[in-house]
Amino acid sequence: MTACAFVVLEGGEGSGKSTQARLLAGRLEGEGREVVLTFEPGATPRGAALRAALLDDDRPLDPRAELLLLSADRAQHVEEVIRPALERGAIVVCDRHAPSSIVYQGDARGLGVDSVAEICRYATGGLLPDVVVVLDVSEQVASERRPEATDRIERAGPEFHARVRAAYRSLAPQFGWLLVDGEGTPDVVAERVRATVSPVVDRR
Ligand code: Z5A
Repeated sequence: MTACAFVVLEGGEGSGKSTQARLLAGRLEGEGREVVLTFEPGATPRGAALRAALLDDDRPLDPRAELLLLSADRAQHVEEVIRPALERGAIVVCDRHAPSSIVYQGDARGLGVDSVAEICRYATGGLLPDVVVVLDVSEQVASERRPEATDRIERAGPEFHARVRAAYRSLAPQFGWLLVDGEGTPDVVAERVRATVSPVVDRR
């Protein structure tokens, strides 16, 4: 019997994390594992309403209010989807989780990394990912992959995206996130991601 595992894919917009989350989930399913592919924000019915309030509403939103809405989504997601899946032995592959708040709200929005990490711990009830993979791509590659900005956060300018990338890179050692080169074809990147999560998903 292989153990359950909580795998999080992270990165700036255009890093390819959603593509890699899908490829990883499909590959693990092909290997005979039960996989729950999920995402933040917005994967539960309540979370979908929170996502709309966060991303599709152009009225000003205070950064602390933004963090608390994301945290409410995360708390519901953990209790409704992630924890039950782990308890029945599944692998959870999650497209964004607490590291996104630490980077976007803690660093890029300036709320403070330690304060945001503490609020994340509260929101998740202390549940931590077994592995966080951060897809790292140059700003040039990310901007070529990014579709036209459609939501409130995506419309932030190039300085914001550069700050997000720098924050993932500089905070990775402190939080134990694993940086993976996200450049190359989706299949090439998928091989790197599969190898990076192997110690966690292949343990017995
Ligand atoms: N946010 C936050 O601030 N705080 C939080 O706590 C959380 C989120 C959880 C929405 O997130 C926003 O919420 C996000 C952060 C904030 N805003 N920003 N910026 P989201 O995850 O829903 O949306 P997103 O960040 O904009 O991700 P995305 O659109 O899903 O992009 P992606 O995951 O990086 O990339 P992708 O969808 O896999 O690929 C994008 C395109 O590139 C697509 O056409 C692919 O076919 C192509 N692609 C992917 N990989 C490759 C490779 N290897 N080669 C060539 N082309 C590729």
